[in-house]
Amino acid sequence: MMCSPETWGTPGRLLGANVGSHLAFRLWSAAWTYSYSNQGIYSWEQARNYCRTFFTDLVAIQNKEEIGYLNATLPFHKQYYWIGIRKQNSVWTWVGTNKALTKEAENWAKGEPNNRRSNQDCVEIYIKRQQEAGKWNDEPCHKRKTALCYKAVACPELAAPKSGQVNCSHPHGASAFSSTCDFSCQEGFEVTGSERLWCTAGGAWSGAPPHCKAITCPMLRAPEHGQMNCSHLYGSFTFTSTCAFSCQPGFELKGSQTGLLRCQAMGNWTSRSPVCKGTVGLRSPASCLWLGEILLVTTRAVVGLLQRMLPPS
Ligand SMILES: [Ca+2]
Repeated sequence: MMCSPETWGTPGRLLGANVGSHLAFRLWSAAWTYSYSNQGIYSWEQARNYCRTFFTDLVAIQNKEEIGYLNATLPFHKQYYWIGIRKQNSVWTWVGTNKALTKEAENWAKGEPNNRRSNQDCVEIYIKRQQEAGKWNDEPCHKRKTALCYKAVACPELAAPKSGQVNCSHPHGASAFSSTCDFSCQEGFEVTGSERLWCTAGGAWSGAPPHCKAITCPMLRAPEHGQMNCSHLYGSFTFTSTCAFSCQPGFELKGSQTGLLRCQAMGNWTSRSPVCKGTVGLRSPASCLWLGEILLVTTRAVVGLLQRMLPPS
């Protein structure tokens, strides 16, 4: 992990009257930027106010690696550091998320929380203590300690895809760590890629933003003895594509009233593909003449045959 303590802005102007003039240092880890009040010690409420004013909140999310990192990196202060856990209605609660502390996440020092004198409702972390380093202890909230803050690492803001929307939720501030964004597309389009992205530790989204792709309809072909003319707005045979069908002379379109098919939002065409059928029958004058001729030839042949078969009279 990288550690680069540096001064945070111009503290005198930034921190204002109620918290005085202090230097804050920030420490980098993979997930969070940690900060602490280097020259000030506060009650738990004041410490939280300090963190929320200049950073995100009192340190709230911890695992063994983070605790080890903090214990290795932060300097020893004999009053130790306030963290973001407080007893609420007799339940130890992470104040940032308002969630109860789970058994697995507990990190109490031996014999703690002991609630000595029945007024120990706030939690400190023992940084660089000789025993129980990195462990927690319940303490009276009015005691003055160093504020241990974190700042959520922000991800770049995401734009809505073309022909679609993006809907984000930000539990720790705009596009900050653990923000999630859900993507959806307009009617006739589908999401290609991840429908949900979240802001990971270190300020990168969990994947590339998706695109909205027009829904595809089955490919069409020109009918036998006919033509097809298509226009495509979003790509070959996709939502809103239209295809006009026509037939060669002597054939007519069957199976579609207008001969015009449109690709719909659900990926189907407005009707089945039409076919071109030959116009055989007695309706056209040409075919009438043709049939008449056949009839005449046949009659002549039959008459000729009969004449030859009958004995001459
Ligand atoms: Ca205690």
